[in-house]
Amino acid sequence: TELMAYAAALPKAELHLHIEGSLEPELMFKLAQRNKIELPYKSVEEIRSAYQFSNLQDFLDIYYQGMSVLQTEEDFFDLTMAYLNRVRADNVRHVEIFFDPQGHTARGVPFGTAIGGILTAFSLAKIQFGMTTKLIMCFLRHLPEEDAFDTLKQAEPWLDQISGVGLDSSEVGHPPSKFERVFARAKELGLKLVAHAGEEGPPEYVYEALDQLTIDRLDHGNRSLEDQALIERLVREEMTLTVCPLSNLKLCVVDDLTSHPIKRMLDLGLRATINSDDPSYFGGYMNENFKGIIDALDLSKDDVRTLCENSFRGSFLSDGEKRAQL
Ligand code: ES4
Ligand code: ZN
Repeated sequence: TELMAYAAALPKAELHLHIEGSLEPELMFKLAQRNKIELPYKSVEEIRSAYQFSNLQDFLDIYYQGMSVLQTEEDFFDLTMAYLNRVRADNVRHVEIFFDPQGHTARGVPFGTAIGGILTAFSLAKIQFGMTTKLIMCFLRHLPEEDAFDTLKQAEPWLDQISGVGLDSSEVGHPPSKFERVFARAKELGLKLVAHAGEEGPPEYVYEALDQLTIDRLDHGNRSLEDQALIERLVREEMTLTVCPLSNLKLCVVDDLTSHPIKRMLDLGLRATINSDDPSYFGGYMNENFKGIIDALDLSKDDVRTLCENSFRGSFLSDGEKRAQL
């Protein structure tokens, strides 16, 4: 459609992307062979057909198993380059990438191996594609806060190359309040703060992320719509929400894309953005997420432009860098 062509061509920033969730079955298979790692799959097709889940936990089990092929700095470099090269075609000009250091250090892969490969890819993408990048280190919320403190300690040599910390993994039963102290420490260190909240968890978790973690940006936030006072607060505070339509569909946060709340969010005045979350697992990168909502919802040209503008507005670029993109 004409609207989709318009969306595809607009410059965008991606603000919610787990780099480990961009691992395509082809690369997973290649890295398993390169590193002599046994996968429970005999072919690329078998990997793809194993991607069946209907909630966050079932997905996470497959996601953590998939990342076991990532062993060397070169693996993390190849993974990151493949993602950046892919979204260049979607006119993504700036990315703020999440990584899960504990998903690697728990397997004996050093923190420096993971971050080293990612940062080398960032440097090359700046030179080759003119893309700007930022890195956000996520704490796994199903693990104790003490483990998050350990991870923050391991990050110390790289703090000048880490823009912020986030909170991901199994939401229900692991409220933001569990990480209040480690987020306060990250804030003291000058890091930006984001957290997944209100994906499967209740509006109360969004309040905790705002009040106890003092987040700068809200990842997902879908269930905020259940609470009118919370909606009004998010609008008033100009909070950016990083919404992930195809992820919401695959994890059954929505029944189908025609009932996706992104249009309602925009009409309410919420600063929503479009993101791919784990594109290899959820069936599409940035522009495929736009295609999904454009085909399903009655979005206007203004809506599409607002979504793209919100992505730069809500980014951690400086005001000058934002102005250059908007
Ligand atoms: C995630 Cl969709 C989602 N939610 C929570 N944690 C995650 N880690 C990777 N993808
Ligand atoms: Zn996510």
